[in-house]
Amino acid sequence: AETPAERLKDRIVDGDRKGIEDDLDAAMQDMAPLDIINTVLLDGMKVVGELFGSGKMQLPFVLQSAETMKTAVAWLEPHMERKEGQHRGTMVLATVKGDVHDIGKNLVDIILTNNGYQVINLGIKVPLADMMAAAKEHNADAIGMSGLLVKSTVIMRENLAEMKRQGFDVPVILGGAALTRNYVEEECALSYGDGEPGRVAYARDAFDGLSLMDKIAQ
Ligand code: B1M
Repeated sequence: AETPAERLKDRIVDGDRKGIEDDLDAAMQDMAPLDIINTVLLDGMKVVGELFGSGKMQLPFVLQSAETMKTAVAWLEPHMERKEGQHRGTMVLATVKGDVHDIGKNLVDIILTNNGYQVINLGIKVPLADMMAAAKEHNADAIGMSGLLVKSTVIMRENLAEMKRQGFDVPVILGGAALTRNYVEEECALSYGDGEPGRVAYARDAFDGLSLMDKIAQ
């Protein structure tokens, strides 16, 4: 018989969310909610990405998988461990202009929020001006930009150049599947803060984003 974890992975791949709560509850018997997301559910999304990338899966089915992922995360979230305590800092978080992918961004939101940060989540396809306005309004410690398309990596670099041009030097954390550490540190950092270390940082995953916030806001 299949384990709940195996069933959950299949559900993500198949976009099958009807009754998924039962499998999630069963999986939580021996796994922490975050581990379910990071291993089981993200494994499923990886398969979806491969199938889609190789033309074996059509977009509407990818959307069903994404919706299943969101349903699962929403069910798990109230069960996650929350660090109570003082307000540790604020991040303005957004998926960049032209990009609709938001599962990773929303994971960053959950993980930061559960660790005592205030997150101003501006959503998807967010123009730079909106991020800068929100950062000013909320006196943010950092701006987090997410984007999964190769096109988005160019937008991020342009955003940083524009921030520099306007003399706006809030630290920036960049994340998303199309980025590489090298691109962020070599191409993006130079367009912001004169390549000053730490002003622009690459986050490989949501936990990396948290540890960067811990450094910035300490
Ligand atoms: Co799209 N898509 N998609 N898609 N999609 C990708 C990204 C793609 C790689 C698939 C592929 O071809 N294999 C490809 C991009 C190719 C490229 O640019 N080189 C692609 C494409 C082409 C497209 C469309 C253009 C397809 C079309 O219309 N023809 C279109 C784009 C629309 C647009 O944006 N304008 C499109 C649409 C969609 C859906 C709407 C169907 C859906 C998104 C639904 C949603 O998000 N609400 C979707 C999905 C689901 C994917 C894949 C399959 C999965 C993405 C995902 O959610 N992964 C994806 C394949 C892939 O990524 N390999 C793909 C799970 C998520 C948790 O990972 O967001 O990477 P990720 O987050 C990670 C880290 O990157 C990091 O932390 C997370 C892990 O902890 N992270 C951060 C992310 N942001 C961070 C920010 C931080 C810190 C860490 O601090 C600020």
